Amino acid sequence: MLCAIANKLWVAVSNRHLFFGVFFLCMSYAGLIELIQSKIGREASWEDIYLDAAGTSIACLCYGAYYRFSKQRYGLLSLVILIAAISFSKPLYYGYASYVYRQEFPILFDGEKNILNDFVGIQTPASLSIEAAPEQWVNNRSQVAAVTFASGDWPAFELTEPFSKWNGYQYLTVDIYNPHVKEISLHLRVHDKQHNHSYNDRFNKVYSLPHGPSTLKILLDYIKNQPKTRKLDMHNIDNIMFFMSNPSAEYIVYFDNIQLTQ
Ligand SMILES: [Ca+2]
Repeated sequence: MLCAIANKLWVAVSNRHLFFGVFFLCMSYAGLIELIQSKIGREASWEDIYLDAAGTSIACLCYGAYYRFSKQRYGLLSLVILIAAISFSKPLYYGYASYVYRQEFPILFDGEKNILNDFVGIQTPASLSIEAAPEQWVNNRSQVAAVTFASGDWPAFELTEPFSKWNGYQYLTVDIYNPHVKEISLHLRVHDKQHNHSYNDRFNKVYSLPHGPSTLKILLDYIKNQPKTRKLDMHNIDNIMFFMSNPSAEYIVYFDNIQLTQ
């Protein structure tokens, strides 16, 4: 009996060393991959490091639980369940948000459902707030995107993961409200998933927006035919971006009802 307990303790201590050894080795490998990614044009991500740590911990804890006494085993397995639940909560949330987003299509943004507002974002030096339309926008009493384009190189408002299959529609329409007395110039760019990041490989257009409300109604065929050497793949649209080119002052612009129409 005593021999059996001593043997289990020895295994437990040995496995603790093994646990930390394997964890250290896996995390060194994960860190190295992130470091290499940051040098070859991809972005290093703390979230990837966290997920690597969570996966490694789950594997090691499951292995450790196999060698523990029953009470310790339940503790380790509880820890496994907790780490897995935390790790999967975000992907599950975004999976559900993507499902809701698909149901809303051909609306790409209207500000009305909080779960869908993660599909819009900014590039600094812009800032974004989802809020009630301003009083002056008399025909709009709904939620809109209030985007502040601060002075700087390319402040932008973007739809980072729009529903990609645009076939079967004729127009991209966008409601915009310019509260400033002066006309503003707003750039729009649209690219697909095979975009090579060059200017001539995407849709680019500058729109002059007078004070008050405007609706952009852009023929999708016009967007499709804009790249110089090919046609945009309308089954695989990847990004829609509104931006200002080096604004000298700060401008707030309101966006709503970004959608495809017939
Ligand atoms: Ca709205």
